[in-house]
Amino acid sequence: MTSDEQDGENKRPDSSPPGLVTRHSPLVTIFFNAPLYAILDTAANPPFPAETAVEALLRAGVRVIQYRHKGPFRRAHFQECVTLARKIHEAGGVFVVNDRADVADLSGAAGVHLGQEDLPPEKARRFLGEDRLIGYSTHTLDQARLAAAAPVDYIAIGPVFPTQTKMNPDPVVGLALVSEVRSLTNKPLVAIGGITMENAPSVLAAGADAVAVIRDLLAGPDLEERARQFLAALKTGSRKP
Ligand code: TZP
Ligand code: MG
Repeated sequence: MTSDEQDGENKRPDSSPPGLVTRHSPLVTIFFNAPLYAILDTAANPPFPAETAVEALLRAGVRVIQYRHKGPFRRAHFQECVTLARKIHEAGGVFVVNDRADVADLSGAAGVHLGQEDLPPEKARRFLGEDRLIGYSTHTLDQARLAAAAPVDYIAIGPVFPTQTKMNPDPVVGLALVSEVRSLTNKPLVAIGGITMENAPSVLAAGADAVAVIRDLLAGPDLEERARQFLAALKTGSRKP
């Protein structure tokens, strides 16, 4: 835990919903204990409602869950975020909304995940204030350097491997870039893109704090069991010191 995080325990304002993990919380510790960042992508067509998926993920021990919806953001999506935020935070988890700082704020999410074409992190920080988490996607060393200096709480890097899930993905960065980015920042590093139960341990060994996964979590018939197996596989792998 950094001194900033330790200080932060005292900085949490009284207005924070009980149990909400804020940016001053030890995200590194959360990832150390549960290094799987689950993304619920509405386009990945999970054969169950998002709420059911969240319950399964939480039972399995997943702590950080993102809602990703690339289509028009209707009221029903917003309501879904409100429900998921409550459920995840009551269980001590971290709920992150992809792309939309406004939805993250109004739904009571712990934070937002921004891409290179979303709101600039500085503007999102101004909008969300100091207590929400901001995650930021990067795809090159230069972007990661800028992210390291930006007001963001974790850096995502990818796609590490080829992915079927993202439309027009950036070029594959490989494990080498994960290691390079690790060496330039102490911020939590989340690797994404084509990560499977088989290759996930190598991603932590390259220096990531966590792996973000969409499709391979849906590979089996039982999401809870799949998430448990993922976490178990990640525990057995070695990590970069
Ligand atoms: N950003 C980079 S790759 C990717 C995103 C959102 C998709 C990851 O999905 P999958 O199915 O885990 O490869
Ligand atoms: Mg985005």
